[in-house]
Amino acid sequence: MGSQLAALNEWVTEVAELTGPDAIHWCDGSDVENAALVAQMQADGTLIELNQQTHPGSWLHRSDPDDVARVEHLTFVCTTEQDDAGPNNHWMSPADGHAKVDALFDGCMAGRTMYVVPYCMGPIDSPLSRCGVEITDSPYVVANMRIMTRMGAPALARIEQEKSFVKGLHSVGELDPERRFIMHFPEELTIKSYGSGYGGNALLGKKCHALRIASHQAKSEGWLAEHMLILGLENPQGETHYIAAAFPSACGKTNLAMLIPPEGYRVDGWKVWTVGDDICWMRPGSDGRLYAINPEAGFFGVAPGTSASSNPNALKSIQSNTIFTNVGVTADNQPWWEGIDNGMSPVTDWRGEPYDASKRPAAHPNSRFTVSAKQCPCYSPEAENPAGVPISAIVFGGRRPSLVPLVFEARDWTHGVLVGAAMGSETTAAASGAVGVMRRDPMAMKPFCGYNFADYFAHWLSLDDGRNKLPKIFHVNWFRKGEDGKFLWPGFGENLRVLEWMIGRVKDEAHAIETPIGHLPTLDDLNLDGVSLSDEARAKLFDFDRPGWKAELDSIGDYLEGYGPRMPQALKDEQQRIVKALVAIEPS
Ligand code: OXD
Ligand code: MN
Repeated sequence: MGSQLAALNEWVTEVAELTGPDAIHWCDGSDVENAALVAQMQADGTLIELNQQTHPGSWLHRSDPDDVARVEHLTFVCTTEQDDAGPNNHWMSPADGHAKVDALFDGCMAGRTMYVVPYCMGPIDSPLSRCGVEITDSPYVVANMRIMTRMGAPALARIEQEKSFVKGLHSVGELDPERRFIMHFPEELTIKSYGSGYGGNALLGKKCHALRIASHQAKSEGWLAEHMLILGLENPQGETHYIAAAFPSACGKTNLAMLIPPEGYRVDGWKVWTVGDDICWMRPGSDGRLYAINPEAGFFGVAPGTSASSNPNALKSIQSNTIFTNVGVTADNQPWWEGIDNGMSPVTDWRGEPYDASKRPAAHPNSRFTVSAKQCPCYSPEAENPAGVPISAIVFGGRRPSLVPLVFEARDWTHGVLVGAAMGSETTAAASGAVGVMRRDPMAMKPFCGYNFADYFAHWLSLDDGRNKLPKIFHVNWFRKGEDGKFLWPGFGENLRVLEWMIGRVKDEAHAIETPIGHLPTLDDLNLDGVSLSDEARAKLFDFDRPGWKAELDSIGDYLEGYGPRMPQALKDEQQRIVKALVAIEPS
């Protein structure tokens, strides 16, 4: 027996002693196992059968109404030194963290089955992939992990060969928000999550492992674990460039990753291939370029707003073999959500009550679909390549109703890291709490970085070692609003125009105007043929508002200072360089 199997068996025994389950089931990931779990969940009401003619193999899960999103205020990073977790994380000492949560786990699986779920994040045969084991008492979690990760026997076989694996312990507990914690122990490669069945809190391979624990591991091993989609942009010459893009939760990563080019572009032969829609692990290859894999095997996407016009590829992907969570249903039992725009209407809302628009939306704003990436019509064949895909451009973006133009390019890597560090966005329904509040969300990692942001930015800067051939960095803002409060940019497929300009820049073919905030596209080089834009849109999407940016840079300076002496001087110098450039062009 390999040493990791011995360690795994020992841990399973320990957990069983603590939690006291009635039975232990080791998951092999097979169809037979899944069918039995689904039948059991159908019998006890955890899963509700949807219309099997229109949506074969698809199910609805209604969660506890108090358990519908990530809970950032209950999410902790437990490092020996508080400063290692940083001001960006809630912190507890490892001893306190274990004690707090172990008290909850004590005896919590009595009367339940404990599932042992071995999984691999990334293609089974990729050196970039990493394994973990989630122990859970939720069959719904098992069914979702089977879609979202490479789960079961092949992962167990890989764990046998590995030096380490991430240990994740999960129980839905009583689903009591007062008895809920999502604890991370990066130094021990351990996660303990209690009291929630919601994806981001309970599918431990996703945010807990692939971002919080992996970001910590990545720092010590010289790679990056990021909250980014990965797409391949194929031009009419058949050349594909890969782009990784970080946007906060529920800001359109899935839509961009599955983009359908506008008509004219399609006719010319442009295509977008999806490698991933949420998480990207990348590492410098022997040629110095960054190579990326999507550690996930499925999509846990936001349902509302997904339609045949906004994201036809997602809609096709979820026509079968999909678990829907917290959506509404139609009279003939089809899943329904706000913005599906399919001519149908809901009769039952996400809480299982008769739909009443004055009471609540049919689908929860953070309702989700879980589906295998293999069902996506534009899933990239390269997504399974163990070597990963070479990244040509990194994109940062958030919801910025004012100030921030449609797109700009960072002048170099250090500037790009500052642009990522300064990212701001309005909050969304993906996390509990107020929606639409502006906050800094560096690199879309605010809820997910498993260590001090100051050290994280230093790690990003360290990749620029003079040998690596790093991607260009851009910032986009699809969410700029006009005086009437409406979006100025049409978004969705039209975003391809911006991606085309970026690749033009990468290939040194497209032009830009240098400004203190970065390089803005020349309107000759960004193809706007066929897009109707108001004069206000043309002015604001490509503008550079000097006083507004001076205030923004001052606020960025204050933000960096908030991290104290650990903040890399190079980033503070970069902020100062831009402030000086802004002041230099101040009209006297
Ligand atoms: C997600 C999130 O579920 O970011 O991807 O919340
Ligand atoms: Mn996400």
